Amino acid sequence: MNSSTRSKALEILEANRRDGYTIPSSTLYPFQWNWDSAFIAAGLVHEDPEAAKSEIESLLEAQWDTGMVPQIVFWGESDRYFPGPSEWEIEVDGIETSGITQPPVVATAARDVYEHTGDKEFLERVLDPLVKCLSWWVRERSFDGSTVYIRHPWECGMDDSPAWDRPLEAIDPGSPSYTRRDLQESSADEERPTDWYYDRYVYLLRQAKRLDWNERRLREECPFLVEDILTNSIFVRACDDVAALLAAAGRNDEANAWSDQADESRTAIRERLWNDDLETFVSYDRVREEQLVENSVAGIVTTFGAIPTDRQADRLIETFRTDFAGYEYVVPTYVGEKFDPKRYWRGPVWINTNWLLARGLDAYDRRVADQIRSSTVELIEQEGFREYFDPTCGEGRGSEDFSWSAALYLDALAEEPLE
Ligand code: 9WN
Repeated sequence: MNSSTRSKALEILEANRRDGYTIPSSTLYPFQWNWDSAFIAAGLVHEDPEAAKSEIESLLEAQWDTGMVPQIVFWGESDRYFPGPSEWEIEVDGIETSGITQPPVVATAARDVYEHTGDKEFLERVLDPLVKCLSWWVRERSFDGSTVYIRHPWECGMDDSPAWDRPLEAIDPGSPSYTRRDLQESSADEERPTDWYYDRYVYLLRQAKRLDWNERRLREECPFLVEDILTNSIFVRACDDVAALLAAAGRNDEANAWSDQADESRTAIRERLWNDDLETFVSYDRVREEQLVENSVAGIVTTFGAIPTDRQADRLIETFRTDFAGYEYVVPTYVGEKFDPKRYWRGPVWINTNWLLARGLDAYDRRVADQIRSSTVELIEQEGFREYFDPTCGEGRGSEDFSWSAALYLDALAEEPLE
């Protein structure tokens, strides 16, 4: 471990901290983001458990009455981000938010924080909002109560993954008018999602706004309804983690019900989202009723939800070794024909997907999990706390001083590798 890199991680988290929450980056993302706060809490808990608690609680404070936890909470003011609050036009109890969500990593982070601190009062404060969040996913975002779907690429967090190209090609967005704020850096053109993507992001946002964020109507009219394999894996893990928290609070019947939900979802995912040719899990397009056959790291993150059966796990780990592990720097987020080592979620290594993978693989192949953690540490010590990294040469890209890279570096240091 390099002690100056550790101090730098703490400095970044301190500098990006606002009133009770942490912004992902002072240059690109000046508000609170949903799954960012969860990753940040999972790392912060080792250094500053009180800050980790408030990261989670500030996010849950912005929960909608329906139970949805929004993707962005617009605490504070900034005109540095598009789409900001004036595009979304949403205010709930005086809090401005976006109108979509992100994967519920917050449940896993809350369990980490509780297990680390044993703080029963924290548990009491977060438990009902977490249950309400997962109930929302089952009620509003599932066709049959087993798998869950997203209705905007921003909801999965892997925004321009090649897996979304096919469903997005079917959308004619016209020529929406908007001004991007994310292209200030000279390298942004080759790194950020293209305008082709942004036109469709904006189209989907404005359609949902027109339909008053009504999930029932959107289920009928939205052209992008995808059972994203990443969101499903995180959702299943969240059900197990909330079950564990309910059990810790003595609410055993509810705990059993959420364990059953996790099992039911796992069974459906194993059946519907496994792809025999690629030997991995893939996402499923509910509009065209077809699998989205792309080799994304999200397929292997199913280990995070304990989804693969033993037989599937053997094949999945083989896919990992053959297709992903051979890169100079691991783990690329995508390895198919559309691989682009520089562009966002179309190839680069991201520290949060490495974290999800290592956590998942702990239960299947501890040595591989340890290798991923140690290459995360090496990459950061070599390149700094960048947003993402080129897997062919390690070069850091995107934002500098990125919060979850700092937080998850601290978490990787805290894990003792197997000897
Ligand atoms: C849209 C904040 C977020 C992450 C996402 C990442 C990026 C936003 C954007 O930044 O997305 O949510 O404007 O590009 O893709 O995973 O949560 O760090």
